[in-house]
Amino acid sequence: MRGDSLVISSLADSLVRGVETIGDSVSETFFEPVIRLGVTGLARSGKTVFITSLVANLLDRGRMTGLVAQQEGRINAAYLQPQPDDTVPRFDYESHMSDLTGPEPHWPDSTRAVSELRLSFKARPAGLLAGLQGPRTVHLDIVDYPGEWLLDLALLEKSYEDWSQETLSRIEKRTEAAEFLAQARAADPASVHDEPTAQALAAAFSTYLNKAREAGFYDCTPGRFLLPGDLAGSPVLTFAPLPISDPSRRRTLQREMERRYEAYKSKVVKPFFRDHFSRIDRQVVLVDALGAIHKGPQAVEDMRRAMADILSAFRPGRNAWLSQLLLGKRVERILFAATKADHLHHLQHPRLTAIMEALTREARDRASFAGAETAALSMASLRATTEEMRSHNGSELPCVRGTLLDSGKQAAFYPGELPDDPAHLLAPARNGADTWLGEDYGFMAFAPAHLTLRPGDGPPHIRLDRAAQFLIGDRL
Ligand SMILES: Nc1nc2c(ncn2[C@@H]2O[C@H](COP(=O)(O)OP(=O)(O)OP(=O)(O)O)[C@@H](O)[C@H]2O)c(=O)[nH]1
Ligand SMILES: [Mg+2]
Repeated sequence: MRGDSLVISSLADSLVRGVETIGDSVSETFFEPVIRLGVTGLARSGKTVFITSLVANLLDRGRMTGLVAQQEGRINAAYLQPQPDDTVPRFDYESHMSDLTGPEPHWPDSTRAVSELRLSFKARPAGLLAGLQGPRTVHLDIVDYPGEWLLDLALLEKSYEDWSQETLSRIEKRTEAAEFLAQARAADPASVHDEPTAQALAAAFSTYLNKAREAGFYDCTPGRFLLPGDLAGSPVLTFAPLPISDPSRRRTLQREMERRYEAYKSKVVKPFFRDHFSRIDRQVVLVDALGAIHKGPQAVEDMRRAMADILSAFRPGRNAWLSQLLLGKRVERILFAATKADHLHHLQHPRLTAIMEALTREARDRASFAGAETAALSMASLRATTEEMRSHNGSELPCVRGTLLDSGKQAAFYPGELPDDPAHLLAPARNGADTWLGEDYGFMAFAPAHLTLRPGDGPPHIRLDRAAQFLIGDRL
């Protein structure tokens, strides 16, 4: 008898366990909401610092009063968890955090690929349900990907010939492109394909793209040439635009370049949209508007165009392949955030926000049209400065003070006064001005400040809580 009951209990045990396992995956899929937050922006726009500080401030929420669920005391816990996608690199939160807040704080290295992190909350629902339900789990999957990859969407609709022509004519006058253009003109597209020639052309083209990006041009596609990751050296990245006059014949350089361009589209661009982009619910687009303003009118105009192109991905109606892929699913909210606002005294923040709004207006109008809610704000993910007023020639200048990145010295800095009306910047930019009239906009690179964080506090920021409220607040 005893033996029997033992058998029964262990059977029951395994039954229970079986049910639990099923229960887990069922509740995971059906009852625990998942928010997929995409974080993107052009190179150096502040993606890595944003995610690191966002996660740190969601784990320790002392500085997140603008997040309503936090204000109302409904978040019981937040913790990092293994992410659901086994083949995507994990966002290296811990090392970025120790870069930023360690004993010798420094900015993290550039990142070159898509990465992901899952943060889970135990939160009590708001309103009427609060009394009836206990805390529930909400997962936040944060996906970091380069904005340049969105620009590649435009390639899907272009043949190799069209793309070659367009690219060559656009870069014709750029000094950064001189060397590549000389090589491309000297190449004979109709000659028999040989690998060293193809490689030399591709290398010259990617050198051009890197120089162009350094110089502040934003139209640097194909995006993976700048961020090759583990595709470096593979045939999908060994092509370049060529001056084409005749239709391609078999086994020619032109035919092989064309084939690789098509492979880039089908094996690199499409999988990114299919596996990552199509699953995003909420999106933040980070913009280094101050950096562009400092570089001058051309950089601002270039950035405006790149933003419009980037955002056309969020208006899928324009691209037949993408609309098919998404089948009506769309990003619900898009936030346009001007980063690094700690370079400006807060008196100037409304002006930066106004510039941000104007810079993305066209694109935002279209996105709203597609049903997404949009907002613009200026913020700093990690505040590296303090504010002070300094008198100068009888007037008081609103300055910021911080540690200069190159010298390590403390300095107060006045960046210049942004115009009240964003058109004063955007109109000359659109009209092809070479320099700003009147005002110069300085830009200082500050090092992250030494921090001593109180328990319960994340790193200091500006409006990161407001950004979080817009992006995920309604789901907590
Ligand atoms: N003062 C200040 N500087 C910032 C802030 N966020 C980013 N930066 C600066 O901008 C640089 C780029 O930030 P990242 O977060 O690495 O930018 P990214 O978009 O991840 O860059 P890539 O990985 O190269 O595409 C940093 O090295 C800092 O110099 C901020 O909140 N305040
Ligand atoms: Mg990065």
